[in-house]
Amino acid sequence: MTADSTTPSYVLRYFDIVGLAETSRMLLTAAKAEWTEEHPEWPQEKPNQPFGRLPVLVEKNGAEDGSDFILSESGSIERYLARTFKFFPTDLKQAARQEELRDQQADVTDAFFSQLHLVGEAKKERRGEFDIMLDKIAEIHTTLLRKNGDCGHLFGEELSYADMSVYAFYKMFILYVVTHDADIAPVVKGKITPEILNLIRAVESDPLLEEHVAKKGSFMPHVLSE
Ligand SMILES: N[C@@H](CCC(=O)N[C@@H](CS)C(=O)NCC(=O)O)C(=O)O
Repeated sequence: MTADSTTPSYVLRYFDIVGLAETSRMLLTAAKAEWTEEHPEWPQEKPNQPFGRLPVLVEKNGAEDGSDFILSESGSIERYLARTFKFFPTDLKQAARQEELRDQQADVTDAFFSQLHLVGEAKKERRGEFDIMLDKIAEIHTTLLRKNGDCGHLFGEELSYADMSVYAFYKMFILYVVTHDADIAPVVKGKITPEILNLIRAVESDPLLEEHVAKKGSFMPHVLSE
């Protein structure tokens, strides 16, 4: 999207980590939107967020009355941006497939965090559930990629919302979740099949995301490191 006086501009509020805002960062960059990132002081800024949590997207003057359009919830923000910038198929069923994948990934992430502070048998049980979910999602990613000709895209031949969301999912585990549990990185790396690696490569080499990789660094060396 080329900026002019009618083009909306955005502020994405989140912590300076690879976490729940990574896909939105990628969408905004790939769309060539006018946007900036804000890292609010925490917890001082907590009461100023609609639901007290981040990420929050602010679309300047985007509301019907001309005030800012302010949106919480990482999934809602992603979908809003993906639809706005046409990274979603117009076909409702095809779009639903991409949403399904994203929401399943969120469940896997939640399953990881739900076992993190448990101990003993309870932890073992929940951790086992997470391991099964992680295996399953990596298998599904791999199958979809194979079905699509192993071109590095999950659906079709171009960069999609789902591609960015899957890339961000693995990146979050290997670069951020690892700060909560050092042992998780090798586990997740072990699930990255050649097909998933190809997706990571395709996403990073897409010209639309050149700026994102230049700003945030390549994820590839972290995936390939022992
Ligand atoms: N369901 C929400 C979860 C948001 C969330 O958990 N945000 C965390 C950061 S990843 C947060 O704001 N933590 C600070 C706090 O709760 O005070 C989403 O997907 O956006």
